[in-house]
Amino acid sequence: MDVSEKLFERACKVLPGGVNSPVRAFRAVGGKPRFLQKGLGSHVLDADGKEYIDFIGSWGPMILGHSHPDILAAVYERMTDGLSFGAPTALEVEMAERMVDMVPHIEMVRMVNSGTEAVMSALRLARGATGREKIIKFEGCYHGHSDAMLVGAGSGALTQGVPDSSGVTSGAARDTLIAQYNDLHSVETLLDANAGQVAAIIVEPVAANMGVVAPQEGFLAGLRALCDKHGALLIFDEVITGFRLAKGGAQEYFGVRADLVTYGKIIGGGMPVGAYAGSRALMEQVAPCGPVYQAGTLSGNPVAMAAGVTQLKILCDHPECYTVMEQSAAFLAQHLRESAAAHGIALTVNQIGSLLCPYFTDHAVTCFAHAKSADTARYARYFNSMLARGIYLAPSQFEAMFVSAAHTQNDLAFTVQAAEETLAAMAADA
Ligand code: HOZ
Repeated sequence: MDVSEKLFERACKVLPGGVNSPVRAFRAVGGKPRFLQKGLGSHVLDADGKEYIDFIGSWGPMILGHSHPDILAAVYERMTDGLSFGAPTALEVEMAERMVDMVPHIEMVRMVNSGTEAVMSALRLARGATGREKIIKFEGCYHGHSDAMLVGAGSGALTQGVPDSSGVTSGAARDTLIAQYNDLHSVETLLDANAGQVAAIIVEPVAANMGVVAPQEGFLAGLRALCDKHGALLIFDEVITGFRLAKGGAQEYFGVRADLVTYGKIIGGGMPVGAYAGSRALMEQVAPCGPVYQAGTLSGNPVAMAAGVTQLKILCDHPECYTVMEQSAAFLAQHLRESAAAHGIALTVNQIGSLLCPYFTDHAVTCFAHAKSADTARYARYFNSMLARGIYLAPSQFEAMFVSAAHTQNDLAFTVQAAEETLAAMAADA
């Protein structure tokens, strides 16, 4: 038994499934999870000293790679002055100013501690501001684990086969209406059937918790128009796309305005942070300015803010990294397609910006039904072979592959070679 296996055995006695977040348990791909010890740039080292090229990047936030020296220095410097006060500090002002500066259409920000919390709070704000109760979300989109969002959920919930979680009351689920991603007609039908009752439509601008599915031309703009027509708010869940697709996130990338935007881990540079943001008029409805209550002792935590501000500053100072990441992801996608074709393997690779996802299927993947119909057993085979070759991918078909600014040409070449060997082996199996 290696160290990871021993740790997992111990973990299973004291943590449900041996993990603190389901997808990490590797149940969808088989085998035992690797326990990670260290990260540097694009690489991680497990507890047995085996090195991997990391394409999870803590599910997005390590966009500059692990252990970025400037981020570590900012954290060390800040932590020696105290870890938490539950009182305002200068860094949270700097953080909000920077976010407002980088992202179009947002004027005010409220910091929270996770994407789940950000979404839960933004939905409350949308309901408070509109005086309406219903929310439209999309099947297969994931917005964290608050009760109202664990209906038709993607990500780990989909991976574990519980998109409608047990423990959610019918009351909490009743006001969540489910539409189909990339299908405006399904949204319009719900809005018409619930006229005057829908507070908000919440969407991942790029659906990145059913693998990676980009919005089709006109989809996001269509949602904007439907919201305007029906008096509902449009919420972009940018936990994954924020500061990743572009400095101004999906609003900048697609040129579509959202009323509220939610953020998660990426704005903490690896520390536990989330936020929601919008216009002054909307955000001033949040306590203490307005009647929508939301609070938190660790919100705006100075150490987390130090990491986040530094990461955002680097992204701002180096806008060229967005082009580089996009080129790296496109390079990987193209080589995967070519290798698969050469070996007669049906593979569709979706890629947008620095996000990508291989689906073992012969059809295009533009919606949840397509994503769900991909061959997950083949993905598991692919995952394990890549892992054995030193490539650390998402242990689920329904998560994204994250390219960072730290991935080098050597990393990409090594990954392409591992994929070529893997696909050749899979072809030989068949
Ligand atoms: N389902 C999460 C990403 N979409 C993974 C969370 C984690 O295991 O850290």
